[in-house]
Amino acid sequence: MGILNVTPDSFSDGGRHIVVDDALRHAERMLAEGAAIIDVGGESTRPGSQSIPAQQELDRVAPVVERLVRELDALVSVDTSSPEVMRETAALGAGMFNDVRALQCEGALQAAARSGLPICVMHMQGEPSDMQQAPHYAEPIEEAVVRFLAERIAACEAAGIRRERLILDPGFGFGKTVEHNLRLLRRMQHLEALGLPLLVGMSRKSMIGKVLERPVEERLPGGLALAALAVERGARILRVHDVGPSVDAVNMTWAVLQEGLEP
Ligand code: 9MG
Repeated sequence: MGILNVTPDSFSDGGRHIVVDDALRHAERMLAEGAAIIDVGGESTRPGSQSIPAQQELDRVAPVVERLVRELDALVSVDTSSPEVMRETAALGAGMFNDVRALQCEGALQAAARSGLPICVMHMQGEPSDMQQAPHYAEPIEEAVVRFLAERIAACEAAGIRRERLILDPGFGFGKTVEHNLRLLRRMQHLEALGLPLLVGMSRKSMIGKVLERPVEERLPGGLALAALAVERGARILRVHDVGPSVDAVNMTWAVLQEGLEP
């Protein structure tokens, strides 16, 4: 899954106008490098960021989603928590939703249910604006994540979303210290008990920066190591910035894992 952030700090003309052509070229490159899904997001969920009105988010993502579907025939995931954005982008041909708030916003469960699309539900403690202010858990992190995701699966099923439409994400970096993130990755097999595909996003995240003391533009080697470990521990979709190197890392890891299954 290639990341396509359409926020003013990514593809803008220097003002507040998103340059759709630039975003499309970037998506095209990620597809050529082997991405199967393009994840389009119009609201930053970085630590400390504030949420934005649904209309502003829609103004950013809708033109990009529409052209990705029409011109590149891409499988487009929309990174959103907003029911309005879900409804509108589903009508434009989006193929799945990626909700870091796990369909907890008012109306999101119903909008997702009505769309009939697959949905990634992620664990997050708190909100992006405050989630990294001294994160703390009363139980081991992997147990907290499994319990939360099991509750969200039940809420989805109660709203008419069949289990088979769900993808789960432990939410690395979302209300977690570096120690929580490392422990969660090491013990990610615990999530396999939920019996659904796992998606993970660790690309360029601060856990790499903190362990290796690298700025964001020097985190690729650390990210590839994490990608390989995640695949080995059951991840089936990786949300990444650097698609080409990640595809190689995944294919290499997979070749070793498959060899291990041969008689
Ligand atoms: C939007 N976004 C940023 N980081 C993410 C992650 O780790 N997982 C998912 N599903 N979405 C993310």
